[in-house]
Amino acid sequence: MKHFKVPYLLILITLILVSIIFACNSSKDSASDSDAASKVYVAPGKYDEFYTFMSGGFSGQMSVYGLPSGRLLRVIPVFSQDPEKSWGYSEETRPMLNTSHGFIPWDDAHHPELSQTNGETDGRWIFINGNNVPRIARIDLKTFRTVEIIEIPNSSGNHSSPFTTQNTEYVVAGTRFSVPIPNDDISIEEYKEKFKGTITFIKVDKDKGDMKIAFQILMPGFDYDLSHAGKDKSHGWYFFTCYNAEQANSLKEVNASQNDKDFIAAINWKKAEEFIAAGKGKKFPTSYYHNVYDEKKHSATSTEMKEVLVLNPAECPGLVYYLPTPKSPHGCDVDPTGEFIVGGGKLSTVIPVFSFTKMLAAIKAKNFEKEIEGIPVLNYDKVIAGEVENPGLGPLHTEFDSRGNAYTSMFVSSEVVKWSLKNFKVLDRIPVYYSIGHLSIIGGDTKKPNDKYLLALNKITKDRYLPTGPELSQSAQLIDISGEKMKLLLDFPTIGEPHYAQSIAAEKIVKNSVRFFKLEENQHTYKTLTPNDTKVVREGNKVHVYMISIRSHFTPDKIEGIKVGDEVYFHVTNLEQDWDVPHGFAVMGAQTAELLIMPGETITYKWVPLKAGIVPFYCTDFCSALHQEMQGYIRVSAPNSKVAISWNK
Ligand code: RUQ
Ligand code: CUA
Repeated sequence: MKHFKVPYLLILITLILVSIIFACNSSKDSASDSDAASKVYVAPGKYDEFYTFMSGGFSGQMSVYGLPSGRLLRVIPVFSQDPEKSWGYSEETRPMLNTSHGFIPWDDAHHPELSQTNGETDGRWIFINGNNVPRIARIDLKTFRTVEIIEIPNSSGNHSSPFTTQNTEYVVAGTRFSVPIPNDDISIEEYKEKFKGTITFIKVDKDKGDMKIAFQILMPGFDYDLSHAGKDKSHGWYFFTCYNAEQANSLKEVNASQNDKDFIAAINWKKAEEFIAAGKGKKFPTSYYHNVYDEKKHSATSTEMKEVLVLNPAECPGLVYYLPTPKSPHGCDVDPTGEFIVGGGKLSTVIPVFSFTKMLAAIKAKNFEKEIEGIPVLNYDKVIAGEVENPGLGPLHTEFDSRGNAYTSMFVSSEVVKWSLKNFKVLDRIPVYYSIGHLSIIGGDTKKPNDKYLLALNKITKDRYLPTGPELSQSAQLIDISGEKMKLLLDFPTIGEPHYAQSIAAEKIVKNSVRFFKLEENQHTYKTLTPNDTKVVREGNKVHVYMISIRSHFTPDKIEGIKVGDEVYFHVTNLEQDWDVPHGFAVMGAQTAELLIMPGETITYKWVPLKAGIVPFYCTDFCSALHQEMQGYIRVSAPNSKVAISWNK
């Protein structure tokens, strides 16, 4: 294999150079004529037709935009603390960020994935993966809030995730970084012998959406990169790209690019269920956290889980097959019929398209090239349906329309390429600005794509927007795919790095949107429903303040008897019962973020006063004409003072 080293280094360098040349040569032209403008114009007061959910990448959050306007509607806090919404700061939400590594206030969120019923998005939940500390979060689309986060054990770099099956039976998680399992203090030189990957199947409750790890599959120590579930005829299978079949443990940019082909792993999860039912799963001791937010208690709980069931493919014939795939594949996409599996070979000169039918036939005929750790490797020629030739440089991700066309993002040549699933010929191409990663079509990874728009999610914007110092925004570009030729309609900046986005018809979500929480359903331990129930209770050095907020005052708004070093917990219930009337809460000197309390909700704010004196608190959200008056005072006395607890109602 030695002789490959130099050529591939050269190819890599060439690719980098070409990408720079492409980026610099791209003219600033865009199809943004008045026709394009009218297509994205949503008049003031009117709703957009679609929601799009974008990952925030290293912001750890998810953002919600309207399409076609590109208007930012909301940032949903997921893996990162968010002071605006007190996410990860309030006592109720802190448990959501617990992991086996302790409280982790950040992650790298990549792939939003909408729940599906019958292969169509159903508007119930959206999942997203945390790449750094392996986690999957579930967001409830009734509230646009994160309601569950599950950590993935025996994993590192949860990248090929969460990608769902057609009825949201499962979401999955694959290790991007193989590690020793169980993880232990061994030499990195022992990579080939001791490092393993895992692919985790997380069962999703059909009605409630609750996640539970069903089983893991122990895989050879490659880097599992992206995945998609089969659909229709291929329902029951999952496909995962992987690179670094070389099992290099350093200088991966060179050492993991030696082989001509890496793999797509095809996993038969219905078979896996049979093996689990037959008792083939081994219990591995481990530790991972499962955090759940209860909408009635307005509080999260965090539970440590201690074991996981693991299947070994060598002991489970028919569970996993490898499809040889050119050069470090990235994207792994399945067309709406479930027949074609498209690999995005980053360093490949073609786009390989596999046939599910041929794959089944090759398995039946045992057309195997070799075995890797008990996993049969299928013959490339026997499973390939076709190769898209001259697609451009750096194919990454592919999505589909309903008319038999595929659209692939080309990272290096900064373009979207449209090609036909009938003859694998390129039909059209359009430049994007610049260095596109994912692309996204509405329903483009489901059985029912919508043929209106494609979003290009670009890594680099260079000269597209007003300069903002050294860091420039990343961006989305909206492309009209309704006709034969693609047409650029709109650019808009994004928050963090929008690795991926998924979009859905607004009507699937709007009708279920919660407007406020009903006070009579509030089951928070410290809820307060009337001014008469407000109180301040000392328990040793802990003080609980049962407080209410309603336009335009807090009750109580005068509190005495707090001492330096006390742990003061303000449990604030917002008594409003109307849409869009939150109140805020903040105390001078508290080492936390404000609260933002939705109507009917109770949230808790922790404060440890460090100095004696008078300390004001106030509402941080401009809620009425008398918002500025929505304020109060707390008297803090020395630790040994005799001032008794008192408050006003
Ligand atoms: S990945 S482009 Cu997670 Cu392809 Cu980002
Ligand atoms: Cu309540 Cu401002």
